[in-house]
Amino acid sequence: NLNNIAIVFFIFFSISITAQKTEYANLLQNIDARQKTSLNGKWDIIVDPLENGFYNHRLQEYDKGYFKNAKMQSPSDLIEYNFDTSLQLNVPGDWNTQMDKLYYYEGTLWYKKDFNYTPTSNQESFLYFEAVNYEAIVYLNGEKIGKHIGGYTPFQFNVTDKLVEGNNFVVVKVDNKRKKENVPTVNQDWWNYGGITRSVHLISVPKKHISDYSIKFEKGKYNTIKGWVAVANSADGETVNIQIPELKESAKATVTEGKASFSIKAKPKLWSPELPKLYEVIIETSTDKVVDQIGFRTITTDGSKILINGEETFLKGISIHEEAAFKTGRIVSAEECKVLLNWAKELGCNFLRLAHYPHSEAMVKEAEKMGFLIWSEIPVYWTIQFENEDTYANAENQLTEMISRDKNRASVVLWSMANETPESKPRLSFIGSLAKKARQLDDTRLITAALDTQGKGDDGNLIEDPLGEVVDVIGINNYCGWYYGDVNSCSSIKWASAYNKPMIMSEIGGGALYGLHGDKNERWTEEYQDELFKSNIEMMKNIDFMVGLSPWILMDFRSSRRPLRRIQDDFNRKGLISEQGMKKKAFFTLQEYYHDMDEK
Ligand code: GCB
Repeated sequence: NLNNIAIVFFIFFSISITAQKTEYANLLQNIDARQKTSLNGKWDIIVDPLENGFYNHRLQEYDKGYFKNAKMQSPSDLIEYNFDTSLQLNVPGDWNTQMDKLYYYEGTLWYKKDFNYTPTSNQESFLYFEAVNYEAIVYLNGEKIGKHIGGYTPFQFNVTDKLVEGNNFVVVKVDNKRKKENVPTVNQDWWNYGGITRSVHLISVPKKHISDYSIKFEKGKYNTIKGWVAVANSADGETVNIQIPELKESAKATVTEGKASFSIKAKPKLWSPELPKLYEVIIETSTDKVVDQIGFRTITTDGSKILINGEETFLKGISIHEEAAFKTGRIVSAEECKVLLNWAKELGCNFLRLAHYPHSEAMVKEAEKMGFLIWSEIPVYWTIQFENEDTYANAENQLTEMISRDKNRASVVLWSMANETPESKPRLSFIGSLAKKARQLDDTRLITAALDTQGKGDDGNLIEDPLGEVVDVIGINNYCGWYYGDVNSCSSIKWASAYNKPMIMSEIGGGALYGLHGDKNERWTEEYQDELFKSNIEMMKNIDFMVGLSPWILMDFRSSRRPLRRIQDDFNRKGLISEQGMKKKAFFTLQEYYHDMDEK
């Protein structure tokens, strides 16, 4: 019937129209350069497994929740919670490693913080959370201001009209219950650290402010820097100045509909792993100024090669989780990032796979200064609900926030859509749509995904996953000697690919307990892990379309899938370094492999 056809057409067109828009997440770019008040430090907390502070006894959301931060007014009052006398936790930080009884906790926990505010005229204020795992409902002075889903990306709320002079309080309901429809889903091989895991800021900007910008080489060019600056609350005609003092270059651009586009003829020194050159870039309007450090480089492919600045480059990498050395738990400072990054340098790496979720902005910026190329990933991990529209919207939102935050980082070269997802049509269209979205937001970086290839092919491992069609670079996770195959036999495995595209061996590896020694056929010994690396390295030397690798993994990390007592004790032991910073034998084997490559 014609009506139905018309409706179908209408739906189809509205979907394709919305899909055309290039919309970044609503995030202030480069918060390091803004005037801000830190809300880090001790926060009062209430552990609330039954969500008693959110629902009444009929399980209806109610208005007398803990977010009211109510106080007794008279001795006869009944209020069954009190933030002022409650326990406290550090922000940033996961709750699991701060309090013994929260080690396995997954559920709701309330955080409260008091802070002072002095209004200034013509200013706007934003509450900015660098990350909260997993769901955050935020209240200011007893009123709900918004909700965010996804544990590893930043979000902000404009609170200009909600702040009062003097004392204010912010309450956050944080819930890290795992759910099938979530991204990641219920099953993950890393610890589900809950809490306000990254920093919180109150950021003040002029009412008319630079909200966002993108500055990079025009695609395919080394002599043109192209970009745009978004100016909030600005009328058309406002001028934006962009300066790169060291290059003695600048441009003026004019705002129309909130955005000013510009292009600068310039030949900057290129950012590369050998010389991670960053230029100071100053962006200025009549009311606002933001300074950033930006590097310029290109990343392209040519058949099965990866080219950085036009030069064929092998990505000598390592995978890392964002977990702190020595103390374990989530990383909370740039210093803790640097511990891992220095180890990666020592290993001889020029490449990092930041698994399996966007790491902190500090990690990306520190890595950029040290010259690491970065693979950045969203937690579309294993068997998420590929047919669920809400799950898709959630994944796309996390992708958008990741790209929005890091689009000016020269270090980031690969956006990864997924890790080890099972082949199916819905999965192909889900990840295909994510890739399309990523390319709309950023057409200058490469798209990848880590594929699960276990035991494919008879006399070799054939890469023919249909997702190979979607990505620019194929990631392969392969555990010869650990999940399949004999540890000594990996060297003879032959690989083939149905795609003429670069391949990165995004994971290989096996577990070893630091200090446990024995025969090379004895699992969990350093010798076994070392043999596995040697045998896999021989295998990889024969793959001519392999252009990089990021073995699993730099350091042992916590995972609730790893209970084996006296060996794992809740740690995935595939690290080349123990969580206490001790290097295992395989560290030196990989180091030698990377070193030998440099010699050639
Ligand atoms: C994988 C996953 C990674 C796991 C690893 C393992 O393939 O991508 O998240 O931690 O294997 O140790 O099993």
